[in-house]
Amino acid sequence: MSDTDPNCLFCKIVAGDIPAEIVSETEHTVAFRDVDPQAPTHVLVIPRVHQPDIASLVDAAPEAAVELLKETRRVAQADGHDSYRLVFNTGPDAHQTVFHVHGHVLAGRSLTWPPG
Ligand code: DGP
Repeated sequence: MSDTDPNCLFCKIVAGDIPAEIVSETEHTVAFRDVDPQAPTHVLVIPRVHQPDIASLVDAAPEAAVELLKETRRVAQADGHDSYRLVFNTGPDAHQTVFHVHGHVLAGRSLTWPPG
């Protein structure tokens, strides 16, 4: 698989071709605010490399997967939150709509369980 997909929305955000409110960037990751926030803090942390889901990222680029996980806590704490939820919707039945792996970091309100 190529490192980028010209048809992928999140690859275009990584490339700067589509604007986003970016909150952090590292060698392997970009984090930006979700366009449709479900909590006061709702940040998506993605790898620069194009992989459809977290399992394929772990196989293809484990260093990017580790950095992505580290970034999730950093972006939550940067918004003042030690409590947060990290969600990887994986597959259409789990409500994945963008097939470039992304961790949702949700914080800033009381979150219920189980999720819908
Ligand atoms: P998921 O359903 O897990 O695949 O989440 C995809 C998320 O991506 C969803 O919460 C909305 C967000 N999203 C979709 N398009 C854009 C966009 O163009 N910009 C930003 N910032 N977020 C987007």
